[in-house]
Amino acid sequence: MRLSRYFMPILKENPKEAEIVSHRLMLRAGMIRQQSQGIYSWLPLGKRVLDKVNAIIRDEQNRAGAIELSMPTLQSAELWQESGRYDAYGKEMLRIKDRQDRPMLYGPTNEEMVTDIFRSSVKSYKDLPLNLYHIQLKFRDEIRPRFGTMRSREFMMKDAYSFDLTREGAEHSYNKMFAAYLRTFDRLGLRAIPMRADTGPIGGKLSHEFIILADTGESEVFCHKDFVDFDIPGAHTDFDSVEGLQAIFDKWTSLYAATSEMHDEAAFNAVPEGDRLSARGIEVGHIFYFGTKYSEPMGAKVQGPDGKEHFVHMGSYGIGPTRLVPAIIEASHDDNGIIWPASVAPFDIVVINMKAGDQACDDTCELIYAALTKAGRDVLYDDTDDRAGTKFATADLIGVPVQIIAGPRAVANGEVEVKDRKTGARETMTIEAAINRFVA
Ligand code: 5CA
Repeated sequence: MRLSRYFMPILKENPKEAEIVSHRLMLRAGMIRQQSQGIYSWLPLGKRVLDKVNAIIRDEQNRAGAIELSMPTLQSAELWQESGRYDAYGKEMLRIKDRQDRPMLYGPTNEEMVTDIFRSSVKSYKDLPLNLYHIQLKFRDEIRPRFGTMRSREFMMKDAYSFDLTREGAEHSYNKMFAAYLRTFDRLGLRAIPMRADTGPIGGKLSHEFIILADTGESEVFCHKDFVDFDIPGAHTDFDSVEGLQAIFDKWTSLYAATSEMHDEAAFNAVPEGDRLSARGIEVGHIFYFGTKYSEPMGAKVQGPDGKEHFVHMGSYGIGPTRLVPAIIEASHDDNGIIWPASVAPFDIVVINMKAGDQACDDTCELIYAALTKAGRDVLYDDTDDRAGTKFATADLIGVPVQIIAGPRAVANGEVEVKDRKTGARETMTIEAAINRFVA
């Protein structure tokens, strides 16, 4: 991508409305734009990051055996009347009428709709277990939307829904998502700690929130500090192994960890003082087992091996991609801007032409840009005629992991400079060496 042809509206000044660093940096880097309170456009740079986050989420959902579909944002109120949540959900639900005066709503979550899809076609235990997910916009008319896309009214959610014949089966489904979440957040460069949580309007008894520790987090959390160093399940984890996944769940729930709603002061005080971590956190995922809470009122049942009909046991599993992007920034930035983990960086490399219009600089940059793009790398080429200082500031602000800098003096020697955004380390090398380093 040539920056001269790209759309990346950088802000020079710090936006006054932004209270936390991620919101400030997302606005300054031209990643998002507020359209009305708590409702955002994702501009091209932000969209690239969001897509990469979603690709990792999708990959890990698929690995765990979940199957992707796509459900609409607008839902009929009738479904919610069946489950009894239409009235219970309260003012957070955006209620709409269509031209025939039929009550509709902008979905805040999808338990009812997915249960309807399930009951219309699954009739036998032989089709279970089943886990269906989508990555879709939601709307919740939050009282206090704030911190940019961290807590917005319209936001994206990956929501998965599992169906099992028995409680034991449902617990295995829960454990699959539990392990998939540990892997997902790790690949996003985050350390998320599962904590016992309140179930709120989704309901059920068993629930964990996945929390990232951050000073700007909205939740107050309490946990054992050893969680920070626990091993993440590997890529070859067998998601069909009931014992294997139970062992992962048991390990990750063996020490104290709870959000303030579930906090048990006495249990926390039993943790040796030096091991206690009391901090603030950002909830990036939340999983629930709620048994037959929706399947019973909505009549979602299958025939079991005993020939009888059974209401299915369900769970739901949410991750917030549009919250994850600012959460990653909260965890990884410095005074100059964002420092993206390579897995979600909007571009892998930025090529900085320090003197656009200078033949040798232009030729060198074109050569590098073409070679790396051909090798499948996402390259941003800063070919604008801005001052070098402005270009460096922009490159640091948008947080691309590698900068390849071509200035007239180095280029005259057949060399460029390679800068690591995270460490700030700079290395001068031949143009060929720079290309070779990043084509592999
Ligand atoms: N149906 C269940 C799970 S699929 C559910 O709705 N769970 S939830 O309410 O906990 O939301 C799941 C995730 O969505 C949260 O962990 C959070 O990451 C994200 N999320 C929730 N509300 C917002 C919001 N207002 N802004 C941004 N992200 C949000």
